Amino acid sequence: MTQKPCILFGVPVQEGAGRLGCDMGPSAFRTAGLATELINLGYAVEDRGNVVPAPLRELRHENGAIKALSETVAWTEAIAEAAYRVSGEGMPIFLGGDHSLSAGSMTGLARRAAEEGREFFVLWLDSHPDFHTLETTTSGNLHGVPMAYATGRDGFEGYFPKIHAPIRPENVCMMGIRSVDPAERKALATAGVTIHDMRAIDENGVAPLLDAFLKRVAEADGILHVSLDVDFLDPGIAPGVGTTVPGGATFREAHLIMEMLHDSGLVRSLDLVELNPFLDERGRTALLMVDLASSLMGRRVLDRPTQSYRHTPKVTS
Ligand code: EXY
Ligand code: MN
Ligand code: MN
Ligand code: MN
Repeated sequence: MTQKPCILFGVPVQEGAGRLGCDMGPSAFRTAGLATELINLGYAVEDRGNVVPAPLRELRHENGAIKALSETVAWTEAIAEAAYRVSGEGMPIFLGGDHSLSAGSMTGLARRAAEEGREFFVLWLDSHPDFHTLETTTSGNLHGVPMAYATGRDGFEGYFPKIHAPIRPENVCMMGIRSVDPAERKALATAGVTIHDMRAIDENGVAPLLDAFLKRVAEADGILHVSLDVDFLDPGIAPGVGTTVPGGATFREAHLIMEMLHDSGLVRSLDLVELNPFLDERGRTALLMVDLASSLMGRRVLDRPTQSYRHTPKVTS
């Protein structure tokens, strides 16, 4: 069976974050060689360029904390349309851009899955649940709301696009969580989302936690979307993000998750989000995210190239 192509969408949205810089994320992923990595793994790659936000409607919300609501909604409309249309053509990879982009990617993909009669699941790799509504956010940064919006929580009507197929909270598994606001904690207590915080990962390791979720997706013959936020990773290995939280996933914990996801054969789409090149160090966070995407797409642990240290002169005979 010919492998479906990987389809790249740059999403240079930064208005949802508290700091500028995520708009440079798609370029950094491209510079870090994502397409080449995927081609080397045998995939056809289509880079569809950058998503362009829908026409701006001036929106204001009574919660005075909300920032850039109009811009974020315009992005959400355009991304959801792109996600809905691309389904079935290959594996879409959304290159962020801040995590508000997932309000569009998840809802567009979930709508398509519902039309195909398939259950839609999400693996959320993040230090944050991003489960605020427009009423509960105190920062007003809309990268803190995508999961609340995509699972159909109240409070977005009249602002964000109407959701055709809310994601069932029971179909969401979060790993790496270690920074939850009081309002999110209250909502999550009854939402039905599976949450494996960093303590659970430390005590159990990632494998049994992920395996249990993947078994549920497989039993439901489901479609799995993976949303990888840079701040899931420990800031020591991934400094290029505006919302670092100490005590994140290690290099191998992250790669093991990706390798298990590949072996499951269940993943149909991917968000790579919150990369802020302005905060990165010589591109090492962008390179790590591309390295993780490569593991997700099939590069085996034994195939890791020996690091060529360019400053070491070649041995001459
Ligand atoms: N919960 C905090 C807020 O709402 O501002 C922090 C959100 C960070 C969101 C980043 C994308 O994960
Ligand atoms: Mn996030
Ligand atoms: Mn986060
Ligand atoms: Mn650990």
